[in-house]
Amino acid sequence: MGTMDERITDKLLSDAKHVLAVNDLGESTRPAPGLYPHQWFWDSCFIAVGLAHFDVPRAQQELRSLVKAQWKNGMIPHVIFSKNPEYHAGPDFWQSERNPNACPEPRTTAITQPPVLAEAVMRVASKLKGKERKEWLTEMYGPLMRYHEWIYSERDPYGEGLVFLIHSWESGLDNTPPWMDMIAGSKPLKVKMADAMYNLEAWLENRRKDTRQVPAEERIRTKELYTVYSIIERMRSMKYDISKVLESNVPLYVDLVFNSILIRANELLEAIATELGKPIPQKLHTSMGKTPGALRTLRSESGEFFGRDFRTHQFIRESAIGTFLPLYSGAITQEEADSLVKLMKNSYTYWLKYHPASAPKNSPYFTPRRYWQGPVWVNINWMLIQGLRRYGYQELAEELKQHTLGMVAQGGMYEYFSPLDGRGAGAHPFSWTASLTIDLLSE
Ligand code: 9WN
Repeated sequence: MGTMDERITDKLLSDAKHVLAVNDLGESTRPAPGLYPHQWFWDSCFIAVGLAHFDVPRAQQELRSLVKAQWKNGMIPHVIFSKNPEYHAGPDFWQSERNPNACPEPRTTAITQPPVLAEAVMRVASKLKGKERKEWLTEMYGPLMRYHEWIYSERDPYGEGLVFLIHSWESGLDNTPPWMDMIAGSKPLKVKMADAMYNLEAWLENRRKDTRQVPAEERIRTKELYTVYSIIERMRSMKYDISKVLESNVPLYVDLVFNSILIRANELLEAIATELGKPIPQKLHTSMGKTPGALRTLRSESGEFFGRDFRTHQFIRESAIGTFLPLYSGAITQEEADSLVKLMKNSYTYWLKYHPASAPKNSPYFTPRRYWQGPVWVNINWMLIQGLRRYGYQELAEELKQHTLGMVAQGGMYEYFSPLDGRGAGAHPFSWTASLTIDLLSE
């Protein structure tokens, strides 16, 4: 796909800005009408990256409203609820206030999402100069640093350098195959027995709220959603106390996407600290220093990266798009990057007509329109474009950029796209598709 005609790019830009206006909730932006009426952590970071190109104060506001909901222990939650009650896992389901650290108002979930905040803060800063830039970085530095401290203190308790996640929603790739393997069969016995007696799955199938907004075949499977909900219920009964979760048998997964993004975020946090002349606290500095080397231990003999079970250190050998995110981290060697690029460019697996697919075509999970089990996602492509550039793949990065823009121009501002025919799927109009389109167009 070559560079696009100017008329098409102008239209794409104005459509994208329109989407952000439609989804504007005032102080934050919802990912999409209907299905996602609240504020999501990593969505807002991607949204701020786009907003920064044409409305810096609004981009700042987007990130301020995230930081306003930071928990007392430093966690920044994955969803910050607006007053809109219509969501399939709302505040009354979470009951996060059971945890003493919770932010009482606005109400939030009790888990986090990939730490893209440092990248968003820096993207906004790049539009500011002098005193304004310094004030912005100073304002964000404290919350950002506390957030990174929380990540390591709660999620890397033994100082191994890699952090674990307690829920697939924390990875942002809700039903990605390795996570689904990780949680399969993790329902407690009581639930399994009740399921056998009453067929809870069929009951949930009829009560699902998300599939009223988006076709069921484009969302997570009911059986998987059921397990995902039951893990939240179990953690809720532990008041989301991480020491109890650690002792329980709730699945704990060392996620590739999260750890790769964390490395990039740490690098940017260091850059902010240096610019402000405020050193990173020693403990955090030591933890941060271990992550790049530790990430490389997730490389298997085949050159593919896998996440692992936190407790057993066993790889979860299920291929999925996350395997390529170490490119974005910048922590791997050139040879390691080269072999990842080779894997990615395989036209039987990831590099389909529209690419890269979020699950390889030869995976038993592969379904072209189902969420994180096949479709192409703009935020992933955006991170991969940066990753490719870090390893000298300028041409391929440019090709992927034009390909992504072409896919959005043709398919519309959808949440994700079929890798087979590029048709849009999921929620519409979707904010990060719009904001990252703006960013790619504005480079
Ligand atoms: C649960 C909002 C979010 C994204 C996630 C995406 C999806 C939520 C859901 O939507 O997850 O967090 O209800 O399915 O998987 O990455 O942040 O856009």
